[in-house]
Amino acid sequence: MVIDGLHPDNPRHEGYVDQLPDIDPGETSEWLDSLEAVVESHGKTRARFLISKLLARANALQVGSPAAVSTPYVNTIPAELEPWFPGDEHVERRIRAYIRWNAAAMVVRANKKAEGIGGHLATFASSAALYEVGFNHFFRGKADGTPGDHVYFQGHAAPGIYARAFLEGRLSERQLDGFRMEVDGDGISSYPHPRLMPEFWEYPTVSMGLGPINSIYQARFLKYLTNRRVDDTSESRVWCFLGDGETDEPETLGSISLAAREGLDNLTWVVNCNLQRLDGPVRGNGKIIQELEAVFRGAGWNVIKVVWGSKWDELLQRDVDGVLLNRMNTTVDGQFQRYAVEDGSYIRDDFFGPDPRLRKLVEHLSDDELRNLPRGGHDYKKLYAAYKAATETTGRPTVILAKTIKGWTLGPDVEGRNATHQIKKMNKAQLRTLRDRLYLEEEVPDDALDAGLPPYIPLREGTPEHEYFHARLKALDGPLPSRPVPIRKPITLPDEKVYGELLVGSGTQAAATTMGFTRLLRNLARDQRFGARVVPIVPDEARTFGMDSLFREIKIYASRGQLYKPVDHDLLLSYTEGRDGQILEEGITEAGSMASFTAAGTAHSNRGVPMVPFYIFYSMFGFQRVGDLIWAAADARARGFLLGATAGRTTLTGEGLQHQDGHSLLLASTVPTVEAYDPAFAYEVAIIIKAGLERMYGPDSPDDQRDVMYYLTLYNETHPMPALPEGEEGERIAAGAVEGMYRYADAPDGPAHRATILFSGPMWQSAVAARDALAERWDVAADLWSVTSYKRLREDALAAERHDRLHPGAERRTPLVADRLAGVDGPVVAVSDHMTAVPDQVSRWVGRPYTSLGTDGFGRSDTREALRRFFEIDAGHVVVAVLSSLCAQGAVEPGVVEKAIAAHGIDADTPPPWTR
Ligand SMILES: Cc1ncc(C[n+]2csc(CCOP(=O)(O)OP(=O)(O)O)c2C)c(N)n1
Ligand SMILES: [Mg+2]
Repeated sequence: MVIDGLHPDNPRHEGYVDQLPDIDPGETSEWLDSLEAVVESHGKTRARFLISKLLARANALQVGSPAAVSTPYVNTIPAELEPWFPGDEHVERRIRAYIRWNAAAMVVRANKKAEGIGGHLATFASSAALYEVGFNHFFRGKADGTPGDHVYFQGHAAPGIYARAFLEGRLSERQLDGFRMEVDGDGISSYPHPRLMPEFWEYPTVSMGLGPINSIYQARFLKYLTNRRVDDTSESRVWCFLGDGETDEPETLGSISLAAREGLDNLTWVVNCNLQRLDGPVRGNGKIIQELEAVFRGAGWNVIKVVWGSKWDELLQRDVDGVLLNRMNTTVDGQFQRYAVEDGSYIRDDFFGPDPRLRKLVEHLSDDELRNLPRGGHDYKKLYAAYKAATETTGRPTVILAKTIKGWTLGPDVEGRNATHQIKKMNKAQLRTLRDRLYLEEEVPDDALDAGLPPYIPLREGTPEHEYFHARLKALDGPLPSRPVPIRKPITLPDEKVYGELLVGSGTQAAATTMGFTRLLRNLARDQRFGARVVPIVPDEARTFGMDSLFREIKIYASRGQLYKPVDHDLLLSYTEGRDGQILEEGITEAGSMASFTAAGTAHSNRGVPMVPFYIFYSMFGFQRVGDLIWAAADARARGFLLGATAGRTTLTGEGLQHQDGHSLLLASTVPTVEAYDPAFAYEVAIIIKAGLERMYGPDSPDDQRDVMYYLTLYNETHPMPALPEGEEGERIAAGAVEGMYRYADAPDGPAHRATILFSGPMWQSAVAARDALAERWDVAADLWSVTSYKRLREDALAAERHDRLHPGAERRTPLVADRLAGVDGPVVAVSDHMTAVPDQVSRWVGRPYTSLGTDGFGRSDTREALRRFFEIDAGHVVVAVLSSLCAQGAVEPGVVEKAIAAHGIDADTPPPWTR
C-alpha cells in the first residue's frame, strides 16, 4: 500500500515529499484516504487508472509535475486520435508485396548463385511497413535540387531498399543479381556503403550504433548550419531506423540526451522492436519497448509506442476490468516471441486463458483470427499516425517504438524463430507460402518457381500500382537513398596569406606544432570567404591545446545563445557562447565529436554545401577510442582534418600509460582514405593542410581523389620553429613534405663514413644531436630527412612493386623512398616517437641497411629526457644504432660500438621497454 508518499519498493525514492512542509495535512489525508479506498474497493488497476488521469489533467493544467517515465503497454496514440490516412491502402499493400517479394528473391537468388554469399531476409521482412509508410508519405528526395531528408536505413534491411530501387527503375535485374558480388563493378553492396555505391547510399549504418549516433549529430549539424546562416535546413528532416538489439550499443543511447537538450525536432528515430537480435530475444525476461520508453522519456524525447494493430482496439475498449491491459503489461518479450510462432489455440489458452474474463473477451474470435491479431509495426495506419505526430512535434526529437515480428510474412519456418536473422535461403515450398501470403499468384505462377530461382516482379507501366508509385515519388521529390546533392554553395579556398605566419617560423621564440595549428585555424576561420566553412570541433580539450584563445573570437556554438554572464566575462579570452558560434565544443565525447566531424565532412555531398571540419583531440583517444566511427566516416566519403594533439609516447609528459600515444599513426595507416602525417615543424603543418584543402576542393584535383581525410599528429613540445626557405629550396621542401619525405640537412663534409637519419615529429632533436655527435666523435657524416608520412611512402612503394610484378617486361618503377635514399651506401636509421612498426612500413624498399627506433610498449610518466632514454630513441641511441649498423656492414669494429654505448651511458642489459 502506498502511504505517506513512501514507495513500497524503495522507501527513500519518494521520500523527498516528506522534506516539504505540508500546509494542509487534513486535505492531504483526504486525498490519500480516497486513494486507499479505491485500491481496496476497485483494485490496483483502477487506482493506476485514476492516477494516470490525475497526471494527465495536471499536465493539461500546466501543474508541471514530472512526467512518468513509462506508460502502460499500449499504443501512445489512441484510435480515436488517429488522423485520416490519405493514401490508397490497397495499392500500397500491393506495392509493398512486390517489394517484400523482390527483396526475398534477391537474397535467395544470390545464395543460389554463390553459396555462402549471405544476406538477410528477416530484418526487412519485419520493417517493410516501417519503411514504406516513410517512402510513400514522408521522406523527401532530392530531385528538385534540394537536399531533402536525411534517412539512415538499418544496414541489414538493405535488401528491401534495393528492392524498392528496382521498382523505381534505378537498379536493374542484373544489378540485383549481383547482390554481394561487387568486384566486377556491377554488383551491389551488402550494406549501405557510400564508398562502394557513391550515387546511391549516403549513410553507412551497418556497424551497430553508429547510424543512430551519427543521425543525432547530423540533425544537430543541420541546426548549426541554419543558426550560423550558412544553409537553410528547415525543410530537411533526419530519420534513423534502427534495431531493438542495436540499442544495446553504447553509441546508440549514449547521446540521446543531447538530442533533447538541443531540441532536435528535426529528428525522428524508428526502432524496429521485433524483440529479437541475432542469437535470440533482446529482452526475453523483460520488455524492450517499456525499457526504451523509460530511457527516452527520461532523456526528454517524445515517445510514440506503436504496439498493437487496429484489431486490438476493440478488445482494449471492452477491457473494463483492465485484465487485458494487465496481461499486456506483465507478459515478457520471450513469451510474446513464443506467441509469434504458435497457433491460435495456444494463444487462446496461454495468453487469454488463465483469466475467464480475458477468455471471454476473445470468445468471438476464431483461432486463426487470434493468431493474426497484428502487431502495431505491421499496421500501416497506426504507423502513419505515429510518423505524422512525429513530424508535427516541436521542440524535441521523437522516437517511434514499433512492435513487429522478425521475418513477418516469410512463413512459419522463418517468422519469429531464434535462427531467423541468418536465414538466407528458401526452398520452393517456402517460396510458395510467401507468394500466397502476399497474394502474388498472378505475378508468380507455380511454374515460375520450378527452376528454383524466384523471379523478380517489376512494376508494369499502365497498372494502377505503377501510376500510384510514381505519383508518390514525384510528390515527394524523387527517390531515396540518393547521393550526392549537386554543389549548391561552392567553397572558395583560403587566401595564401593564411599560411604565411607558419611558413616564416617563430624566430627565436619557442613554439609547439599544436600552437602553430591553432594560429592557422584562427587564420583560416578569419579568411573572408573561406572562413565560414571552417568547423572547429573539440571534446573539452581546447585549453589543453592552447585553443581557448579562439573562444572569444569565433565563439562556441550554443543553440540558445549564452543565457548567463560567464565568470571570466571581463577577460580577453572569456568563455563566449553564441547562436552563431563556430566552434563545436562537444564536451567529453570523442564519439559525439567524431559524429559531428562526419556530419560536417559530408555536407559537401548531403547538403551540397562543403564544410571543412577540423577535429582536434587527444591523439590517444582518436583512432584507438573511436576507430570504427572514423572507418564509417571514410565510408561516408567524409572530407576534413583530424588532428591528434599532444601526440608522442615520450613528448606528452606527466600523463602516463593511458594518455601517451605512440600508435595512432599505425592505426591511421589501416584506413585507406586517411592521409597520415607526422609533421615536425609548423611550416610542415601549414604545407600539409594547404595540400589537403587543395586535394579536397582545389580546381586541379581529380574528382575520384577528393574524398579523403587528413590525420596530423601535433605535439606540445616547444622549440624555435624554423622558417621554410624561400625559392626553389622551399618548393623542394614543400613538395617533399606532401609526398612524405624531404632532405632536411645535408651530411657534413669530412668524416669517413656515411649514414642517413630519418626523423619524424619531435624526434628531429634526437636526429640533429646524433648527427652532430656522429660527426664530431665517431667519424660518420649523416644527412637528415624529415619523413612526414610513412603511410604515403608505403603506398607509393606498394604501387611500384605491384606495377613491376604485373608488368614484367615494362621499365622498372622505383619507389619514391628508394629513389630519395639512393646514392649513399651507409646505413639508414629512422627515429620516431611512435612504434617502430610506423617507420618499418617502408623498410623493404630502402635498399640500404635499415633500423627503426620507436616507442614500443606502454607509456609512463616522466620527463621527456627520461622517457626518450627509456624507449631508446634519444640521441645516444641513434648514434649507437648508426654505428652498430656500420659494424654489421664491416665498416667499424664492435669495439667502437661498445665505446659509444659506454660514452652515451647506455645500460645494454636492461630488458626491452615493451616487456616492462
Ligand atoms: C558493431 C556490430 N556488432 C555486431 C554486428 C553483427 N550483427 C548484425 S545484425 C545483428 C543483430 C541485430 O539485431 P537488431 O538490432 O535487433 O536488428 P533486427 O535485425 O532484429 O531488426 C548483429 C549482432 C554488427 N553489424 N555491428
Ligand atoms: Mg531486433
